[in-house]
Amino acid sequence: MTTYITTPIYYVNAMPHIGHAYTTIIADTYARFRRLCGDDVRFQTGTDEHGEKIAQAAEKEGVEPREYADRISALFCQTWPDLDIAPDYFIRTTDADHVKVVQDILQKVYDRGDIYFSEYSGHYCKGCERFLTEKELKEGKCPDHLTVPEEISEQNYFFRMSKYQDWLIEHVESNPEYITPERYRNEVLSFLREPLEDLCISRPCSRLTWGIPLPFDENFVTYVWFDALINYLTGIGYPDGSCFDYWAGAEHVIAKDILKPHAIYWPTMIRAIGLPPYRRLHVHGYWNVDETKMSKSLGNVIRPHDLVEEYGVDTVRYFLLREMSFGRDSSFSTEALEARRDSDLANDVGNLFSRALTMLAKYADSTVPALDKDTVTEEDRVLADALEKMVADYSVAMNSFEFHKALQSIWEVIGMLNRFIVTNAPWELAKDSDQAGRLNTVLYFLADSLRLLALVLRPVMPSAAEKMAAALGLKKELAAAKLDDEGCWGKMQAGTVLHQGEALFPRLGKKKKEQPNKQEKGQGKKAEEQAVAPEVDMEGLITFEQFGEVELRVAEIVTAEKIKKANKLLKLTVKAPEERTLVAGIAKHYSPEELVGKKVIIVANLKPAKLMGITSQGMVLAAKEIDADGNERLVLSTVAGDIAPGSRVA
Ligand code: ME8
Repeated sequence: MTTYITTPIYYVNAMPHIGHAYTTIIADTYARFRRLCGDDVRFQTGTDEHGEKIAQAAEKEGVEPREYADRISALFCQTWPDLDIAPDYFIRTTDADHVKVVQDILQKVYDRGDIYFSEYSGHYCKGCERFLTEKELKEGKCPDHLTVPEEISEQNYFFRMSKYQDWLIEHVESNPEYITPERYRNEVLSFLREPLEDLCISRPCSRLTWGIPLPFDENFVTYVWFDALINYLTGIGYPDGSCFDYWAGAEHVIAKDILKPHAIYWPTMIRAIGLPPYRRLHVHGYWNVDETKMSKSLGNVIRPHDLVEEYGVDTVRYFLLREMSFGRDSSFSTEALEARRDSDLANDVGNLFSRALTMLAKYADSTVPALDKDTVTEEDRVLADALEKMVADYSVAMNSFEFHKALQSIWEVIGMLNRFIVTNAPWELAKDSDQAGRLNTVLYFLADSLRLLALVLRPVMPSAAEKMAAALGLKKELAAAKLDDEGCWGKMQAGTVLHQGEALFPRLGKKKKEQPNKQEKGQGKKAEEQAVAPEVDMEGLITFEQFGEVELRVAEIVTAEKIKKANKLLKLTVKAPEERTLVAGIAKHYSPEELVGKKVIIVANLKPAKLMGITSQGMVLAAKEIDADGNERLVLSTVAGDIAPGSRVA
């Protein structure tokens, strides 16, 4: 099958934010998913550069619109690779081929009699770049931009949209999947119950020159939507380019703000051009920030680049796809993002991979063992069925843009796998040579499950999935795998050599946010989950992520003094880099005088504790030696070179 997936082309009067990132991640994920299903896929995004808003933004900066558009368009183009977004084509409405296609189409529709010249008065919203009907206004204002539209009365060209109203109603009604989710389809059908007005498609050059000139009247340029929507055709070489066959598989992703242009203007334009309708329109809701509308004036705009730098690309993609129910609004907060990173990624899937690979290394020499058929249990069969059901549910959900549901079904299985490790306890099996066959079966089940997880997570988190594939020794195989062939149980080859690899979800970050301590974290979880994903591995091993939770820092001792009635303790004041008080049990090994000026290593994120009435805000690290007579000697851990107090030790 062929799939052509597009995002809106973004206006160049704003820099990329998480709203743009979300739509484009959705389109990228869907493109990767359809490729995983074996489709021939083309994915397009780009920028919308003509119109009054852009001309004004350029003027404000004192540059020509073209120069301004070049700069912001490049910013969009450069943002996508940071997010592992890989479009096949990036279109700009100022591209010469686009200008030609728009003019050819205008001429064609004009020649057919579907464009006419007339006088019009109406309420023009510059933010929407369209006329709003009386009914759309709320207390005289545009409901999206909260501004009073301009009353414009002028002569313009009009597209005979009303002519296609009956056809459109019939098409939307008889194709329930044409516009989804259903709430937006209903919104469109309700709008279509009123008579459709014709669409104003021009601006006189006396008002606006930053646009595409009408081929049949040089005194006018096209109005923004007629220009913008046609990008979906130009990008695949309309009318007869070698890529134009992709049109048969066209699917557009947008947010609810531009439903009307995509669900009403665009289908009628396509009909007038004489092309078959696009396949599907997917409409999502809006991201707010901490329950508030995102806006430049409120200063709460979230930039994708900052998020990636702080949390890594996989966490950002996962969070956006998992957190929003497609079609509904959602609120962004760093707390929610960090909670998902810690629980879903580091704890659930990160831990599963590192524990399973550690056990495969320890008990099978990092080589996938052959499954011992005689030792397969009913529980194993239930797990295999659950894995295959997960692939099926995932496919249905991904195909209908219910990304959060697809991820839920994967995480249910991750939970099962963590329980599978606990109940089968490979470290116990390894102690009994009679259980060698069963141990191999358990390890094989784990290896094959990890393979399936790496496969289904590929569209969502391409970088993490690639690390998973490399750890499983299947980098090439998984890159070429198709869901139909590989999305079933038992495809892992015995003898495959595994590599422990790097941590899947390392903690990144410019500034370290306060982490909840282990107990607090556990409190929010169900008891069942705690048993499934213990913080510390059964064999006493911890993951890199867990190690990262301990904040070690260099501290310079500023003062040191004895504490009355406590002959083992000293009270220290240290700089790390802020000043804090520590109580250390080193009085028998160091005199206060010799400590001042020393640079030691402390645990900086330990909960404060009271000792002899003094609150200690951390712990000094020291090595302890006990000789044959039981005498204890402590040596403080220091740093070998000169380094600033407060430096992180890792
Ligand atoms: O409308 N939450 O461009 P635009 C989710 N050029 N998505 C959001 C969002 C938010 N808070 N804010 C923006 C235009 N978006 C026209 C489109 S297409 C032929 C022409 C996303 O820069 C979402 O995809 O205003 C929305 O539809 C789009 O950005 C609007 O981008």
